[in-house]
Amino acid sequence: MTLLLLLLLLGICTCQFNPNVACGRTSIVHLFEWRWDDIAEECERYLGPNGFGGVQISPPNENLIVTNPSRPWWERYQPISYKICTRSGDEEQFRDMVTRCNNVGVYIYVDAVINHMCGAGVGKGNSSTCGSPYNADERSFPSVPYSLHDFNEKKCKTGSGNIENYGDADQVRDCRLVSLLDLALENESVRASIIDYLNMLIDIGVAGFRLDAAKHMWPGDIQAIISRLNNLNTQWFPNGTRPFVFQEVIDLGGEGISVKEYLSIGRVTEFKYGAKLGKVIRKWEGEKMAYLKNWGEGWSFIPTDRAVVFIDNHDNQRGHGAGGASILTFSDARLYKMAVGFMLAHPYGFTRVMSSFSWPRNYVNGKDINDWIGPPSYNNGSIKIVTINEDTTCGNGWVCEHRWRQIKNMVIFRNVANGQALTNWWDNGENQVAFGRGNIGFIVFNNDNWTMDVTLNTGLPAGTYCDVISGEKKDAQCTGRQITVSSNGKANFKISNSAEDPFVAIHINAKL
Ligand code: ZXY
Ligand code: CA
Repeated sequence: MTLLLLLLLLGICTCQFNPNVACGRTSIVHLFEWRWDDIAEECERYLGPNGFGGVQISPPNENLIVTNPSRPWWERYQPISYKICTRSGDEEQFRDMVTRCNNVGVYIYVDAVINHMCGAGVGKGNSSTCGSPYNADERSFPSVPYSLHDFNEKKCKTGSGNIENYGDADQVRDCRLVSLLDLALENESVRASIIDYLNMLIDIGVAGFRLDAAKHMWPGDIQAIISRLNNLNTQWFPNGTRPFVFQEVIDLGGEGISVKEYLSIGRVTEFKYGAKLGKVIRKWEGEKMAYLKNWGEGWSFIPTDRAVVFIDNHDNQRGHGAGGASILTFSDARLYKMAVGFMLAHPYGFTRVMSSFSWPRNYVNGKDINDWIGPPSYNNGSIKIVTINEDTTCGNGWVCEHRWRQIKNMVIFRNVANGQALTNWWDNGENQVAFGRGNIGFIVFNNDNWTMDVTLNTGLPAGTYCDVISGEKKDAQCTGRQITVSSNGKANFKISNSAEDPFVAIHINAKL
């Protein structure tokens, strides 16, 4: 009977809502624009040992080479074919990455760009990352193959053929997103080409997909496609495991399309999460951390078991896109670490950590005119290797937020606290807050302009704990601050508002 119940529970968990991360791992990291060779190394030398569950990779399929501007990051969102052949590497390198990452329990999540191909106005040629020919004028992509009847030409009712009004659900789905040639996803031959592409990736060993521009695809078409995907490769995953699917639906309200339409298909990105938390941590519009007491569904977010959450992504970290100026990024490092720390400590949602390359921000009339700049690269266009410095940070223009001690240690905190409810919430009515995760972990923030000095009920067993923000436990010692929990579970927290990082986190695996 109990065995039956267990099997049933396992059965429920092997659906498309399950992130498929290995046991005890709870977050993924987006290694934006990284080369497959570098990701393979990172899985083995850092992500596996530090408890990361997976990597969201940049689109692996062949894309248009954009020369004006010169090789922007967004060229990878203009597909030319489904050959695995990009600036990140070729198919052999891709297979090697998937194998090596899977073998250390770090799974690969592919950014799937299936709503469209390249822009309508790019003409014809073979200026693509694998040299495949295209003729945008004739809507011809022979390497897939796609031709005229595979695109939404007649269905779109706008004068320009582009999306003109985001309040009109029909045009958001059937017209071109910024002139990108829009695929007719109800067409069986289009579905078959996409399914072949995704199944090839599944058979290689990937664990799931981020569906780019899901808002621009009909939920019924997405459902039809993912229902025909293979189960995951049994070399690494249990028999019958469904691919994890999370859909990029940017819904901050006020448009003709709601995230709710996608919740039954798979998980969905909750863009309100980073937009709102950015405002709270920046203390904009009268927001305070005390209001985070009912963070999650209490803030009218989607259900926790449907949400993928993040502080920033590759698009909105550039000051545009969903959330605009409130989004925190590595550029506001002190506040950013607090926001990521809060996210990873809080039980809501499945968490994704951003890992960026840097670029010279240049604001003109409030807009960063360098928002297009692509990854660190050489003059011939090839992407620079991610070098690792003596102090474990990255070089060559790679920011590697996921390697920042505070963020890496909070990824571990989340793993340790997995399955524990939020407990012992405390706040001062302003911007000093604290909460626990069962009797496993406790975190305290001081985002006020004065020193915090309070004694709080942590719920933790008595003992001496290493703060994993100012340091960590190493060789049975703390490299940073120590926190003493007394036999009644209480501990004193003194956090200066001018501390390098005005927050403290402890958990049972960091107990001396
Ligand atoms: N791009 C520049 C120039 C071309 C690319 C731009 O100014 N675009 C217009 C505003 C951003 O709109 C885009 C959205 O999603 C995309 C876009 C895109 C998805 C793609 C390829 C794209 O341009 O070019 O696969 C978008 C859609 C929404 C929404 C907000 C933004 O509410 O429904 C960009 C590229 C942005 O800025 C981009 C690219 C890939 C993404 C993404 C944004 O996954 O989220
Ligand atoms: Ca579409």
